[in-house]
Amino acid sequence: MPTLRSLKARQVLDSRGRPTVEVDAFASNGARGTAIVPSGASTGRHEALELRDADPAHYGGLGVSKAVANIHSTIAPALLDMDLDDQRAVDAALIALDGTPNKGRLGANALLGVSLAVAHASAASRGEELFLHLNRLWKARAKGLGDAVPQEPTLPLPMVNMISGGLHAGRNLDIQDVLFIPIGAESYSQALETIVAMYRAVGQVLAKLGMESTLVGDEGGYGPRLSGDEQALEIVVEAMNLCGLTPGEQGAIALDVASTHFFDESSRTYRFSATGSRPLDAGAMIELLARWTERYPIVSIEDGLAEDDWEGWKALTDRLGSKVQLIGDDLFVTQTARLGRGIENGAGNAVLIKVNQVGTLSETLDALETARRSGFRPIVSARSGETEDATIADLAVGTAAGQIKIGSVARSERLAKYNRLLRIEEALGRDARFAGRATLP
Ligand code: 2PG
Ligand code: MG
Repeated sequence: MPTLRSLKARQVLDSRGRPTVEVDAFASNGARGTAIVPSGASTGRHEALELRDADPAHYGGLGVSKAVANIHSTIAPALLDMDLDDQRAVDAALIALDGTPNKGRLGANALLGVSLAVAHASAASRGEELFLHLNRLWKARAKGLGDAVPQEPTLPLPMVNMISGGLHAGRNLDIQDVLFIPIGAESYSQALETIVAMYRAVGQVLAKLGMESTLVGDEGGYGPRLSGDEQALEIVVEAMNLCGLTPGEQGAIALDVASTHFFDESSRTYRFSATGSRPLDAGAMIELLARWTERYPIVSIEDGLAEDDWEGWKALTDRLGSKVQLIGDDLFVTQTARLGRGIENGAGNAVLIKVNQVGTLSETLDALETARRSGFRPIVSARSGETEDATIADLAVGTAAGQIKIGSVARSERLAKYNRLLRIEEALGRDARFAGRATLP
């Protein structure tokens, strides 16, 4: 049984040049596992706390040296000699050491770095691929959930950022992402090739509109300044036609509205400031989204309403939930208590899974299990601040989540995950399962 011999943590930089936590976990048999923690920009209020130094003399206050120090001084001595294969016990120890509901004492970034590094070290100590190790953890949980819940390693269907707005692209648009889903693809590698063709086609459509010098946002999606959010939808449909993809049959659209970030608390209205339209209440927002789903091949909408608008979410789900995937990101923040409330009240029908919103691998698996038990679809997701760490690719495959959201096919922190999925597909060989369009409503 490999045990934990030591932990070594350090501050490294993410894709926005902001400090983040990297952890090496060393096993008693000499194996090593390494993980780097991601970081969001359009974060939800209920996420676990990312501990930053707030020392203006270093990295504008964004340093993570306190989180790193907490790993060396508090976490490492407590976890020493623990069984690396017992992820649940390791994570329970981390949660108990921190002792706060939002992991604010030691930092969710400290906890998550250790939690994921331990999973890597456990797999490495057996010379096993991480996705297979995670699959074993997943099977132990999914076994009681019935045959409808997928258990075998499965390559996810990607939803891919084509046009970026909101906080990821200087608020050029109000909605945060217009994404493409290659619903006609029959394998992951085929899906990826279609995605790249689409990305180029969107670039061509923008060039035709005189926007050839458009820069890309934090996740590699194009960040054009358009006449309104709807123009972004038209551009993606036009790109599908340019690629010879029939909208609705071979290609579909997903939105991350990220509406929490243009919701005005005091008036309880959504303010489309980039495109200057009048403020909308929840009812009018639902009508707008319903109209868009009628006009465009939209199959999935994330954060269509704000993070605490439970009533609005229920109305949205009553209205669109039978045909559209309605994903809670800021709403559920990968936490079973919030997800359970959504399940009970009929708010949403799918959940975004982001490891750093909750702070340990075991709690991430809790959210996946809770979702699957109630027929909510899980979508494993990257953050807008990412690194070369590709753990989420293995997580999506190992838990047969069905869908993944990584960002666009530009910028290496995104491609690290897409490429990892290619390698996993190769490792699985001819029997590689691919979730495909069946994973969508
Ligand atoms: C989101 C994510 C990823 P961020 O809103 O879904 O796109 O963004 O990491 O900034 O929260
Ligand atoms: Mg989101």
